[in-house]
Amino acid sequence: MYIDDTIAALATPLGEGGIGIVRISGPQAVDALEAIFRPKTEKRIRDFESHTLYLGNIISPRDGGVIDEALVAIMYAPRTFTREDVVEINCHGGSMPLRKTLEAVLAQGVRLAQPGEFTKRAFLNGRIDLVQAESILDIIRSRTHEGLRAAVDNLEGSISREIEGIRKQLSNILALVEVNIDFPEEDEEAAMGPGELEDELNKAAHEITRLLEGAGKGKILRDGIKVVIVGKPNVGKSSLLNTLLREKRAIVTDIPGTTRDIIEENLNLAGIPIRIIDTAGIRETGDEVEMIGVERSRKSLKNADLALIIFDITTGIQDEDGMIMDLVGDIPHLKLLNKIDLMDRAEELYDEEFIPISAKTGAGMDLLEKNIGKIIEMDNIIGDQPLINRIRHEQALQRALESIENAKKSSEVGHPLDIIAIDIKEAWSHLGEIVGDTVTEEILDIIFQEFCIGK
Ligand SMILES: Nc1nc2c(ncn2[C@@H]2O[C@H](COP(=O)(O)OP(=O)(O)OP(=O)(O)O)[C@@H](O)[C@H]2O)c(=O)[nH]1
Ligand SMILES: [Mg+2]
Repeated sequence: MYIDDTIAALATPLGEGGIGIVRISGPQAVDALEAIFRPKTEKRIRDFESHTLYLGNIISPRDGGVIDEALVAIMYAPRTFTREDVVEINCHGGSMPLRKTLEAVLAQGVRLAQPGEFTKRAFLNGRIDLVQAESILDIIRSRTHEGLRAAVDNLEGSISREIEGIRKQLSNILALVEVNIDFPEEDEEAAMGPGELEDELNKAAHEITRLLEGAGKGKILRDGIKVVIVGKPNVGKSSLLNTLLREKRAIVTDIPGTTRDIIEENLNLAGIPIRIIDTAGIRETGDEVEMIGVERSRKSLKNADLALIIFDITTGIQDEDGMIMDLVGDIPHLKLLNKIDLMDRAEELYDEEFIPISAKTGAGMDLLEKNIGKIIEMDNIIGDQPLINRIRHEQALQRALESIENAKKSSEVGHPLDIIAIDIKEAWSHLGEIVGDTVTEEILDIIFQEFCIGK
């Protein structure tokens, strides 16, 4: 695909900031700059060193007035993000100078970029593959240290290398199969030994399965999980939320029924991005507002990945607690026994089923964190295996695996080699969808729409 138009967009958010950047990419990028920039040096714009900042004024094409003082850099292709000529204009970070500068650029026959279009060009021009393009989005959106690390690994090509490795394996198998189609029995060297094809296919299938095993973890690192705190009134749900957030987010009182609405916050526990939800204490109540709150608690429990059920050590387990346990049902959960700071020999009062905590003093938070990691099987995310973190990748891997299984079946029942070759080719091209080698324009559009404008 040959791209001949030039695009521009704000590369930084529109709002107040130290600087704001207008980015231009394409064959007319330098022309556009020439039309609107008056450098403060003697040097002509055409003679600017590549990848070097120059100071000057942005001039309004409408009235010749100065829009802003700016630092600009020309980055000549191909050593740029898009592999095209790129111009970056560093304005003062305010919405007026940025808008006006962008307007001035767009008046030069430059088109406003679509979401993700710079990254899309980087992909179309072969600078990055599709997994790397997607990982850029993951880097921008990452919420934990581990999530960022996994995304950076992908940008560096860790998944791409694995995928290309398996594709290489498949094309070797294909070459072997094809030699045998063309010269059956003639060529001693080329002939496959008994079971050799199955062995090779098994190896490829094994690699794919290994990648699929990490998919759950990868998705959790990227998307996080939903954790709901439940319990009867006054057990310390809001106190736990506040302690985990290290701020007084929710109102805490000794009046049962304090929290009426659900409260949602983001937090990072053991490297996992967590959406944590404090709920209204669940009990039978005649109070209309509280009733609605209790209903919301039940609802938010329904799509929770994990429930933290709090019990109060000072009251012991009561009927209401049993009701809440029933509500939680088979949602993965942890039972926390709160307010242990109030009891002298607290440890004698609970068994291993419970995690003893004090939402007030913060006791037991380490243990809680460890157990959360364990229950969602994220306690050993530190591995050198690249983590598949998108459904798109997972589905393509699954389809590739199916095709390999089909090839194996065909081989077992003695189908001709050219039939088997079709399945192997299919597996190869499903893997190609992941890195973007065999991907449709439609899928590309969907992927890049997720990006913001200017990226
Ligand atoms: N000593 C002690 N008091 C606690 C602890 N956790 C909570 N409390 C107290 O228990 C009372 C209720 O705490 P909340 O956090 O409001 O309880 P809740 O479960 O959110 O209550 P509702 O919103 O009414 O359902 C408050 O007075 C808290 O200070 C704890 O670990 N130790
Ligand atoms: Mg509360």
